[in-house]
Parts: sequence; structure tokens; C-alpha cells
Amino acid sequence: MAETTPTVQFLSVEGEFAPTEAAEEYASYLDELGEDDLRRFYRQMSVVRRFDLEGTNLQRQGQMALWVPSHGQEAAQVGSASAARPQDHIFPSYREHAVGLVRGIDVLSIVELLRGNTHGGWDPTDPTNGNFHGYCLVIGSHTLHATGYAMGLQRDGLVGTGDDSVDAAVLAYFGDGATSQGDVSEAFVFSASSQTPNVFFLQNNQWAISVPVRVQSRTPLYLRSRGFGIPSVQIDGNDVLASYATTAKHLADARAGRGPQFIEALTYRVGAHTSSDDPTKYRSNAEEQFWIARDPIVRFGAYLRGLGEGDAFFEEVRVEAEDFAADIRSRTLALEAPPIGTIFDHVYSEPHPVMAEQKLWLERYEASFEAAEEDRS
Ligand SMILES: Cc1ncc(C[n+]2csc(CCOP(=O)(O)OP(=O)(O)O)c2C)c(N)n1
Ligand SMILES: [Mg+2]
Repeated sequence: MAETTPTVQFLSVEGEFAPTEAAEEYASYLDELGEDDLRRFYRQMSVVRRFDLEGTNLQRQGQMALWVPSHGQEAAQVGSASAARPQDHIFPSYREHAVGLVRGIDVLSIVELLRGNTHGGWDPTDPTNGNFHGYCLVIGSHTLHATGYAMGLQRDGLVGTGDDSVDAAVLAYFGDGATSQGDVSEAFVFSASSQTPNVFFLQNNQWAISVPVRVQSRTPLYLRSRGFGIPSVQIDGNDVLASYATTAKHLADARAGRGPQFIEALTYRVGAHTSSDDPTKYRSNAEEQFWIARDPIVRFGAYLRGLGEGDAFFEEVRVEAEDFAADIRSRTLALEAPPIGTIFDHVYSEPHPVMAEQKLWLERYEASFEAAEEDRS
């Protein structure tokens, strides 16, 4: 069945512009892209690739409890996120570093989150954070949050007005493993029932930790949503143009009030699931090499070279990515531990007497060690 799936792809593995038949209906969306946009796609994918490497290194050097690699998924993320408008809302899972970068968050806040310095990382209500909502580690649950949020947009009259600066949609990212969660099916039901402005963007990176996608689903995952009445498409997720064009179209449909849409982006998690995982225990080197040969950045670089981009541009991007990583490193090393009492600060949205009491107790308890230390010296 998978062999006959009509996948949307614009760029061949070698980086030549060779749209598949399924790509034709999306081709006009590429007309919106100028040369600067194409260069920005390459730049952002490269910067995030380097950021991801720095995150991995910093975790190994004891600077973070955990790191979640995004290596390999840059095209799926940069293309789709670039198709969103400022007023759209984004609900990520936990691997969407490139999406966060495109939406304008300071990605150091991802480091702060995974270091345990903050609870949420960034404030999604801060206008500088591009409506990029919090990372969600409870698999699939945020597809329900995204559906609820889209219901709100609908009820606030922000869908289908015909005004490009007003109409909004919600873009939710999740993984192949998440589709096995009941929450995702429930999100599909509610979204289809209310015809909410949702685009469900699945990054099928072939693995849910150590469980391969073929075990989780006997049919291609893009077919899943159709049983719920949600139109769907499968794309080459390592082709940034396919990711951009399909998301642009389906977000436009959602904003216009044509209901929820589903995109399955075929990609690969090249690194470990997280820094706590060792993928050599469950997958083969041959499989990894198959996907590394389909690297999204190498492919898009070849395309840009074909358009006439030269060494100077690629060197400039390399230096920018290095500088970006160096800046992340120095700011990470300068982070200070937050006061211990902050763990109680956001348990309730409003002040709570029990939390206040526990916070005071913990602060006194911690201070007692300092007092004991002073007595000894
Ligand atoms: C509700 C829930 N069940 C189990 C887990 C443990 N868990 C963390 S990541 C993961 C796999 C998710 O795979 P997928 O959705 O494909 O996303 P990917 O990590 O590949 O991006 C699981 C089972 C969890 N975090 N939440
Ligand atoms: Mg996965």
C-alpha cells in the first residue's frame, strides 16, 4: 500500500526541481516565495542543526538533564512553520526547536527548560514569542489543547472572515507514536465535529522511541484522519518546499473556515530519541544511512547551488551557525540556578495558602544548612 501512496515532493533527493504529480495542486504556493525566503530556509535549517549539536554537547557536559535532538527534521519544521502567519497559533510537542526559532522565541529558553531552570521555558502570551505554545511531553495531549484553542478562535469570530490579517488557524505538531494515543483520535473527532481551523502536522520520523511505525499502524498514517472526515496528504518531510507549500495551502483552508486538515510528513529522527536513549540497540546502521543520504539540508543546498548560489553564501551560513552555537554555549554557562522556592510558583494560577506554606518551609529548611555551615566555620 505504501508504495502506491501519492506523496507530495518538489525536490528530488539530488536537489533537482522535479515535482511529483501529487505536488501539482500545491505548486502555486511556491510562487509566494522569493529568493530571500529560500535563503532563509537554508539558513534557519543550518542554524538549528548546529544548535541541536550544541545542545547535545552541553547535555553531555552536564549542563542539562536531558536533550531532545531535532537532527533530520529541519525541513519538515522550517517549511511548515514558515507557512504560518503571525496570528496563527502553534502547539509543538518537544522536538520542534526549528519551529520555535522560526516563530521568534529565544531558543536558549529550550536549554533553560531542559536544564530545569524554568518550568515552561517561554511565555506563549508574550507577543515576541510568535504564539508558540509550551512544549508538551505528554504525548498527543496537546492535540486536544490545539483543538480547544481552535474552537476558541472560531467562537471569537477569527475564522472565515476573508480578512487576511484576521483569519487564524492552529498548527499542531506531533509524532507517529502520538497517533496511537486516544487523545489524537479524540482531537480528530472534536475538530471534525466543530470544523475547527486546525492543521494537524504529523512528523512521521519512523520511530516512537524503540517502536517502529510499522508496528503502530498497518496503513499509512495519512489515511488515519480520513476516517474522521479530515482531508489529508502525505509529503516528503525532508523537502522543505513540500513542507512549506502543503502547510500554506492547508492553513489557508483552515483559516477560511473549511475545517481541519492533516499532513503526514515522512522524515527521520537521525539522532537518539533523547540523550537518555541509545538507538543502536533497536535499529540498523543501514537504515540510518538510507535516511542520512536524504538529508534535508544537503538536498536544499544542492537546489540552491543549482539556482546559482555560490560558496560565499554557504560559508556565511556556516559562520552564522557557529556564532549562534557559541552564543548559546556562553549564555548557558552563565545561567544561574533559580531560587528553590520557584517550584511552587505556578502550581496554581493564583496565590494559594498551602503552596505559600510549603514554599516557606522549604526555604527555611534550605537556609538551615547555611546556618549549620556558618556554625561550623
Ligand atoms: C502519554 C505518554 N505516554 C508515554 C510517554 C513516553 N514517551 C515519551 S516520547 C514517546 C514516543 C513518542 O514518539 P512519537 O510520537 O513518534 O514522537 P517522536 O519522539 O518520535 O518525535 C513516548 C512513548 C509520554 N511521554 N506520554
Ligand atoms: Mg516518532
